[in-house]
Amino acid sequence: YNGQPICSGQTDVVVHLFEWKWADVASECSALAQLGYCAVQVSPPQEHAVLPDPSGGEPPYPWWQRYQPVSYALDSRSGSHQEFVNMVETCNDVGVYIYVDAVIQHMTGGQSGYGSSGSFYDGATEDYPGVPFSANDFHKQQPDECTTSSGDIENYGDAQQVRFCRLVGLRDLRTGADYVREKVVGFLNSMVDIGVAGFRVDACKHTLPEDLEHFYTNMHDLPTRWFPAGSRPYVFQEVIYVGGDEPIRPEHYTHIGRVTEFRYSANIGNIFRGWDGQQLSYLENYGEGWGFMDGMDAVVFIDNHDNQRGHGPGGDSVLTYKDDRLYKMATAFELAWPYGQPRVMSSFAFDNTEAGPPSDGNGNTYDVECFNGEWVCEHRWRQIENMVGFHNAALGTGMSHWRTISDNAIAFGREGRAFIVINNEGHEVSADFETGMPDGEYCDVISCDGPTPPCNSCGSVTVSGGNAHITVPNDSDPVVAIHV
Ligand code: LAG
Repeated sequence: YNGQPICSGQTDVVVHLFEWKWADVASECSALAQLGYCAVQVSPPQEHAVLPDPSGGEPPYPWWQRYQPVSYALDSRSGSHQEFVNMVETCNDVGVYIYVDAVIQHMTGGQSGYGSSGSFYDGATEDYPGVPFSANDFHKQQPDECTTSSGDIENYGDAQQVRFCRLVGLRDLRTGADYVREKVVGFLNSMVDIGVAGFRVDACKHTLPEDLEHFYTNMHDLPTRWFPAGSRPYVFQEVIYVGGDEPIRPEHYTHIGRVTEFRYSANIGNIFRGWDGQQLSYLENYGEGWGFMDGMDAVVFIDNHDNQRGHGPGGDSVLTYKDDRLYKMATAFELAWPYGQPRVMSSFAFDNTEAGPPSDGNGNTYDVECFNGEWVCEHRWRQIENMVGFHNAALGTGMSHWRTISDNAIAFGREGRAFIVINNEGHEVSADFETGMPDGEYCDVISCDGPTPPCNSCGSVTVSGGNAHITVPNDSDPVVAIHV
């Protein structure tokens, strides 16, 4: 395992097109290629529960029904098997790869019904004929497995419970058993063979690293139609940890794949909001200096589909599209700063934290129409999409020319490839900077369409002798960013 994301060209930026249908992802890929995105994280593609009337009284067809697998048929709310194949092929052909959100540690909750591909299932008796899985394929309330009286995880301080009891009632697969392993590996390989290049593995804290390692090492090589012979699928693992003394840590998984760094998301909200005594100048050593995992092991993000709506930890500080000014600033930092592999969130608008994507009354997801008030498409906001170009131009360089202008105004460069100033002071900031950039005129990619002059009615920066005078107004985008 070498930790290198599978990307074509000089980029490593992932965008999560949360709940998009496969046909819409396919149409988006050529634009994503132009903008310099490496890959799309797509929603779970396997057959899932369909919940017109969730037992908790949530709205019909909640987004999280897709985190309840019914079988490994590739037939979901996002589309059919054939539409999935079309998406993977279309995107691979333009060099934008598909990373699948793989839900492999559990099946559904305790209800019964029919899944998105029409398979019957009964969570109460742990019967999933669509796979097939039956009761013997699940962890049991017995001494060597789960010993809580509810059968659920009750105490995250007890690693045995976290691995062998149920996460919020979800039927917990015996991932150490040969038959279960064979089915899970078969599922992953069905996607690798289609051309899926990577996986975001769901809920890894709840599976032993050795079981995950078995899955990863038994995956096929990527198909040579798009990838060099011998290429291995890329894996990043969701292990939620924001601090405290839980026994299971992200570091227990970094030897087999990258890991999501939730401390990055949780802390950056406090920094930009100025909560908890935080300020922008503290970003100078953001990463390992904050006690985060090694940047080569980390996947970083401002928000994800859970913590943007209060699921999982992170709390009120998490920044989302709803705080658009701060969100754009924080995302500019994320894409400018050399720590971790960056992921950009692309959301649907929500008021109710449980509500599913824009859809008709039968839970059929609508086609994406960016900026229509329902599909937010943060990844297409000018200030964010142009920072992908900044990130890629600077890829492989370190941070340089750090400058703390004042507590909440900072600047830094990327060894002559790029330079950025971020102003969260609430008033205009104007100063002379040593940028390290080659002399010339650059367009500010936050306010301009691109980096190359002429910068028509948008910001420009002139570098002379490596120095530049830059003014950052206190407006809706108090950031100036330039790159070669
Ligand atoms: C994850 N990562 O570890 C996903 O990122 C997260 O979105 C998933 O939870 C979780 N693990 C399981 O895959 C989501 C929702 C839960 C939801 C669950 C299953 O955050 O709220 O639970 O998906 O649909 C729901 C109900 C629970 C109920 C459970 C079982 O909210 O109250 O107990 O279903 O019926």
